[in-house]
Amino acid sequence: MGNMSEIFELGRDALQGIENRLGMSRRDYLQFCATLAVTMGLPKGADAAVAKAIESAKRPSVIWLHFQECTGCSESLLRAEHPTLEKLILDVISLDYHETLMAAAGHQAEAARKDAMKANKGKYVLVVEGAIPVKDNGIYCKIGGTKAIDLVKECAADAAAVIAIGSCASWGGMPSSGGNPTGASSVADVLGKPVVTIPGCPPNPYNFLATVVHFLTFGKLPEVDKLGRPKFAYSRLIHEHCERRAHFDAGRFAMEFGDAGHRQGYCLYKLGCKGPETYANCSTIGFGDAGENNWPVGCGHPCIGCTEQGVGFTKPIHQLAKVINIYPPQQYPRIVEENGKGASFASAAALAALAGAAAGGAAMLARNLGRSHAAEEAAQASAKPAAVDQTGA
Ligand code: FSX
Ligand code: SF4
Ligand code: F3S
Repeated sequence: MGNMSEIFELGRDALQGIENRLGMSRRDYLQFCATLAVTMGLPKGADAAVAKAIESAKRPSVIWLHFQECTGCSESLLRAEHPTLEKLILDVISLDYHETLMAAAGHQAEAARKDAMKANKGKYVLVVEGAIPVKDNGIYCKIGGTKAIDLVKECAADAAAVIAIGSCASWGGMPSSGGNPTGASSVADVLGKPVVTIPGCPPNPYNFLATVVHFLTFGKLPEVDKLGRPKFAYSRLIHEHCERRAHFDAGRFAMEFGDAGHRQGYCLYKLGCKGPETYANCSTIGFGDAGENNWPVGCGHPCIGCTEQGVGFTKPIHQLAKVINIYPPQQYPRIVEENGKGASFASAAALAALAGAAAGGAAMLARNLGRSHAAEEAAQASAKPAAVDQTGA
């Protein structure tokens, strides 16, 4: 943890207040603030600022719209089996309108949205989940009799910030695949201006929470890339932080689901893993607080590139990924790590982040890959999994 003395400037009363308010121990609270600060890539000591902001800031009013989507974004955020995060989110923000969570319905719900927008004019945060259909004058999605395309514009007009959560709202996502029959479009395209995007299907809840807490702590949204994605979460390829990366570099691949390589946790590149062309932090922060390895590749499934426009829901699932950066890292995360023990994903990723490009590394890697593929394929052909080349030589 960064700066304990600053955090304890919060005082015992404030910490006691937090304990009562959030129903979590002060130790868990401070740990949570440190996690958020690390997720945001903030410098040492920033956890103190985060802790103070959450403790003292007025919860920002959030209007949350749903359009073409599956509600997986909300579901991943609330994770009903982990009430702590749910409680935290609902305590950090004032969720004044959310169609699937609010008790109100029909005219009452509409009135709640309008009241919140009026009372917090220019100050509320608009979160949009789902794509917006624009084909045929936007007729394919209506809420309370209003077309999605009109509702999003109405709600964005007086918002202090607009956040597109999930790939659907960020770039069209799944509804825009397969010929895009409804003209499913992103929030930015419909509003005609950039917005913060948190892509992923679903996105990682910590990336959303960290974005909101950044807004609370510093009064502004975090730095974003040209696609509106917070840099703290989307500036690295999944492949750069993957715990199977050492296998990739050594040329050890699962060739089919359930084979010897797959069972030994080899790289999933040959099964179509899109980690080499997908920007996200799934491999470093995991999902669901259910322990380490809890992300698609960690569970044995290739990344489908769900955050990435042009990859997720677009490229065939077993098509080989374009390897954007093939330089091998100088240091590797451990290959085999029992759950809950040893280095965390985050620390392994921090090591991987130190990686630089070794001169000639790409050529050596290509050479090794070619060699090991040949050996591996020969082993597969003779149906002797034990003969798979594990040396990469
Ligand atoms: Fe679903 Fe959200 Fe995917 Fe889309 O997530 S998990 S279809 S990104 O808008 O609800
Ligand atoms: Fe990990 Fe996929 Fe890269 Fe292999 S190809 S190292 S499984 S991200
Ligand atoms: Fe999506 Fe790939 Fe992460 S499928 S959740 S971007 S590992």
